[in-house]
Amino acid sequence: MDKSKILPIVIGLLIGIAVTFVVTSNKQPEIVEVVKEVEVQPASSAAAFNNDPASADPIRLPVLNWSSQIVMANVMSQIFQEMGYEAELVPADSVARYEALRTGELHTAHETWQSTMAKPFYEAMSKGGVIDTGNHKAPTLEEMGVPNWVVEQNLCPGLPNWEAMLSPECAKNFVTADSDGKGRWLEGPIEWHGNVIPERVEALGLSDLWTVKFAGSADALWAELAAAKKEGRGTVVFNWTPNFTDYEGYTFIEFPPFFQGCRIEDGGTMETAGCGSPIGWLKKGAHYKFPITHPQAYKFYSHMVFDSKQIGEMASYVDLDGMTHAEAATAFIANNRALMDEWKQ
Ligand code: TMO
Repeated sequence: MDKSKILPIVIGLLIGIAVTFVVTSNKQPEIVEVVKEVEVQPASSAAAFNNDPASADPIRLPVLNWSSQIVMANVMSQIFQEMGYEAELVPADSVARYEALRTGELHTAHETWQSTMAKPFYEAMSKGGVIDTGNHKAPTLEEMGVPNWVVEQNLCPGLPNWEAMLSPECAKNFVTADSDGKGRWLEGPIEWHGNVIPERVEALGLSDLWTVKFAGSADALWAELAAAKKEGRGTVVFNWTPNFTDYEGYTFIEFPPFFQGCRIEDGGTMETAGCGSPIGWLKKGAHYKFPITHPQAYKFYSHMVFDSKQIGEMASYVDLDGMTHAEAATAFIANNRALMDEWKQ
């Protein structure tokens, strides 16, 4: 080959190698940077979808003022801790908790009772931020009623039909020291249903014979049931099912049927506000990000469907057996271990 032709080729090759080297060595840091970015990127977006419970925020569970709700919160808290999450029990108000659920201050509303909570639940949902995680397997009723022995002793002939209460002969068996000579209905704490029950008494034309008093706590309702039984006097007390009282049985008064809008708070009038409570659902609500921020916990929560007997069991450990809520939750989990483990899957 002609030398004059070889030289440019050699020079060309050398330049080529040099250029390749410079370009490659220049690119090196670029590649490293890109790799770094790629590493950073999935790490930060994965935080939102992290499957590692330890890196998630504490799960905030509302605590209200009746036993099954509090024990259920403790059951969830203990199970979530078993799964490696942190869980906090947060004192909450029955109605206001749905706004807290919407904004993410709370992650669950695990006992949402149709009769008293459907309204704030759906209002919060319509603003955005609340999701429906399904129903427990438990029909519910929240209603005024009497212990079975009041019926057995015929203290108000005609019960459970509410019209029995139009009789002064009935009302006089339910007079107490604080009731101005009228029969007394002991309603739950006013924060549960506001004025629904006093409005009902008015709407049904019962207010000349009956008066409504609000209890300060659920415990005050159970204390009244025990005291009335001991004294052998009539008593009308707000109660609900599922509850620990399901074991003995309880007689709920039958009022004119509920329909959507019958209550004053739902746009009803004194013509309609005599309606009773619905036989309703028991629902689980969640903050909309809960499935994303705590996927394993949400899986448990979505599988967690209690029946009436289990909800009664949770309440009875506290209200009949005198356990603390945390002890009751531990006992409940032990008694239902296979189910708890199944719901984690
Ligand atoms: C909400 N409650 C079960 C007490 O009626």
